[in-house]
Amino acid sequence: MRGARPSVTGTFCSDSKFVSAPTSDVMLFNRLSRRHFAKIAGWSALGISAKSAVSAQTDQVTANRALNPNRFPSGFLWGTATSAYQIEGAVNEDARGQSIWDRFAHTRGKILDQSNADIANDHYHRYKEDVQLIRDLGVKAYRFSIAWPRIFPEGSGSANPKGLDFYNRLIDELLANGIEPFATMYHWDLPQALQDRFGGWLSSDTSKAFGDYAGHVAGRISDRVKRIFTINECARIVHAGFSVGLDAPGFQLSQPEVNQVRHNIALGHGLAVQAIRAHGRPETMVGPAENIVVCIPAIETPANIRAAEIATRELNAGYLTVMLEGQYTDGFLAYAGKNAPKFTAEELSIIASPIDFVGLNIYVPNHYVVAADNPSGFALLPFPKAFPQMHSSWLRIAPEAMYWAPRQVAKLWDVKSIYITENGTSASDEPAADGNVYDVDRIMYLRNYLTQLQRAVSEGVPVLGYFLWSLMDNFEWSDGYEKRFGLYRVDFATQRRTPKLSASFYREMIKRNAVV
Ligand code: PNW
Repeated sequence: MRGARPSVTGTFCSDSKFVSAPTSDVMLFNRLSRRHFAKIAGWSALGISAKSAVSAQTDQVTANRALNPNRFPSGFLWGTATSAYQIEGAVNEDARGQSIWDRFAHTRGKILDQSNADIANDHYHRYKEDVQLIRDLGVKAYRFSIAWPRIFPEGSGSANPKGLDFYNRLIDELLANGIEPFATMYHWDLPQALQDRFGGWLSSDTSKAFGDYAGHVAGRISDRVKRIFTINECARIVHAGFSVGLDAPGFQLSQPEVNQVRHNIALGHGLAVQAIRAHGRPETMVGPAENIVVCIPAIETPANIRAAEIATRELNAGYLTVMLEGQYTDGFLAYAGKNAPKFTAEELSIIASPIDFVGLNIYVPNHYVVAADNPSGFALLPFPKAFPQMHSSWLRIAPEAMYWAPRQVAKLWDVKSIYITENGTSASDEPAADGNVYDVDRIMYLRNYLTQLQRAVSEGVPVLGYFLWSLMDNFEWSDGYEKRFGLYRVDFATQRRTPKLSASFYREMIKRNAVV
């Protein structure tokens, strides 16, 4: 029963106690000393030049807005995204090793419909057909992930050349069709061998192995792949994989262990950034793809806007904040107390290795925020029962998340290049009598989020591109095949792909470079 499962909403930043229950969060921040938050409050003024890049660009774009009120800038990159385990299948082919998701999906009771991704979309064999589907959308970019166990079946040691052969074929096919490949190095399919050998992300040996793997791959694809993401959604991995156990490896660890896992994953990101720079072509660009904890000002007053920025920085302390500042916030360390992760100054500087862009996966509002007269300066409001949601229980609808998240990231850390690396929704997708899927619910969701993205871009927030999740229906992790996110419907019995109405919506939007 879906309803009986732990929720995956709103608790990604860190353990559930830290961010899930609004009232206890407020109490938590009330308990922290004023000194901790004095620093936070002054931080952005210290860290960002008086006239930020965002406000400078705002001036410029305000002028353009009169000419093109509703358009995206020319050159804005439209794309779509998938991940290896969710679509490839062929899990036993060409010497691929086992991943923690193979093991997890084959464990009874872990996947809602008792399915697995042994075959999934059979993309490993049908990739040429799928590249045509991408092309038919009119997108210019495709974000896919590389399966670590195809490259290093044992996680480290000797590479399996056949693994890379597949990605070379895919990359060449994309380029031949005028589509720019964006590769993600880790989208959750850890080699099972590393789980068995070191306890996976519980050990920094896995962080090191990840760096080695990422460097190996970058050395071989960066002649053609110019933009690389390190890890997809550190926050989701930590929370769902190690705290509530809803994702592989399915653990419910103690707080010190969860904090250590989070640190090791951030370290893996930093080591991968360094290895990609060391082994890739000099022009290779790299960054994370993070499902940031999205904090929205409940009403757009200057005080709430500032409070939401503070909340964003604090509630992403173990992820984007440490990656971009090279330190854990005082609030995070005070809260973690004796459960804090063990780390060295050198590790923090590795985690904060300079990146070229920030990728943001935006689906939901995590919190509505108001300014508060407490040491933290903010309070998180509870979600009312009737708050609207899409077809997954976690997928609350707040189009303005797409405006505030990139705006805050640009402002808090002076980030100059942002990609929306995922956005999309599940929908019920029942075919009509004529066999077509008229998914006006998905179109409603996309239209509203994209309108907010256009608002951000028109104000000068430096978002350079958008990847719609997902190209086609696929294995939706612990929801199996029951939740469909694709622009193309997939009949998993026949592997037939059929465009939904939302595919036409997206094509039309791209053609006009405007929300339609
Ligand atoms: C992402 N939330 O996960 C993943 O990167 C994809 O692999 C996945 O298929 C897609 O979103 C849809 O689920 C998320 O609760 C899952 O906010 C849940 C959340 C965010 C991202």
